[in-house]
Amino acid sequence: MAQSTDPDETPADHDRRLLTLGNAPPVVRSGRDAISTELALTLFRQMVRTRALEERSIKMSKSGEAYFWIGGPGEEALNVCLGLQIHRGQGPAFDYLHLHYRNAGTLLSMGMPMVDHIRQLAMTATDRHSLGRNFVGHYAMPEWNVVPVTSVIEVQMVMAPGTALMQKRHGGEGISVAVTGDAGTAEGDFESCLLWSSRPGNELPVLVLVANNGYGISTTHASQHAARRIAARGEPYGIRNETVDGNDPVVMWNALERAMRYVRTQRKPFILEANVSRLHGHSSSSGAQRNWTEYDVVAGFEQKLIDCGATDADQVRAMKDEAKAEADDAADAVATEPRPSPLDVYMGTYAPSSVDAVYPKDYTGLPGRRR
Ligand SMILES: Cc1ncc(C[n+]2csc(CCOP(=O)(O)OP(=O)(O)O)c2C)c(N)n1
Repeated sequence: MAQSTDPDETPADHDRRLLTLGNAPPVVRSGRDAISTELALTLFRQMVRTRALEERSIKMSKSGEAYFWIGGPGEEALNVCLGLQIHRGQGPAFDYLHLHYRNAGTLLSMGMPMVDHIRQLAMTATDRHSLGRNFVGHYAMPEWNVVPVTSVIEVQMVMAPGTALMQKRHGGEGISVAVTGDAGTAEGDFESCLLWSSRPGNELPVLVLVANNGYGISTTHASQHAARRIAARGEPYGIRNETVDGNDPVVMWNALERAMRYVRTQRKPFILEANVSRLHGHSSSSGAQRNWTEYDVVAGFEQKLIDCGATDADQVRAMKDEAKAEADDAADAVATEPRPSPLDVYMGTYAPSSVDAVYPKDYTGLPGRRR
């Protein structure tokens, strides 16, 4: 294997470099798509870590260590392929992430430690995203351009054109990624995103990523949407689009790479719709029981990698044990951490602002509030 001396080299850069050297790496294929075996194993490891974190999270919600669970078992390929292709950093030169609430795998594969997810789930005062005051998966990370996730679905879709407009003016290859479920696309905010991203002569670098798991809580997709493909709703706006099998990591990786390259270089929007599974229902509110009738992307990829000789059962077992231990350690670590105080309830309501004459520091600067 040709080792890189560049610490910032992504798995995709690595593959491209090998190909440029005329040193084609062994590949894992799916139809017309392929990725190197090395990349396939990286994806699989991150998918296994994500699944372990989600399973530990569900367990916490059932045992009373947490109050509510929502997350992405079944969407691991989409999340990991996205996270590993994000240009991570702060400011307009880097990608902006406008996520919804099933994207743990995206941030894990970008390098977020599991404990940062668990703290929000357990609602500890140490939670870096919301100080223990928001639902799990509602991340906020200014240093990686992760715009705060809200429970009000689809508002992320109207924020994405805003960051993309700023990125287009700034120049460079930064893009704004807006992730939504299928039911959310029934909201007007989805259409507003398409309209603002595609104004003639003012197109914006927005990647709309639709995770179509076939349900909006208990409403089936088929009973609500006459359009055969959600992504095709970009066509009247002239927005390029593709619908892919999000349960196939090889396909998902390549589809995202194509879509991201287009948005980065053309500075125009793209809609990528990925059909995925929902393996534990909507959330803990509906019991979060495992649905064994839907395809399991982690188990399926495991079998594919074993069948093609990329790995074996012992290696897979070791990977799973390691991921489970990582999730267990994160859960243990937060067990004794402090909970938020009622006095902190207004903390961080407003960002400090030098132009705010009344509360220049923070709303919590009000008399009687603890900072
Ligand atoms: C504006 C708004 N309307 C309704 C809800 C209630 N709600 C929460 S999740 C959800 C379903 C969303 O389904 P989808 O967009 O397909 O995403 P999924 O949960 O399937 O990933 C709904 C209707 C909400 N949070 N916000």
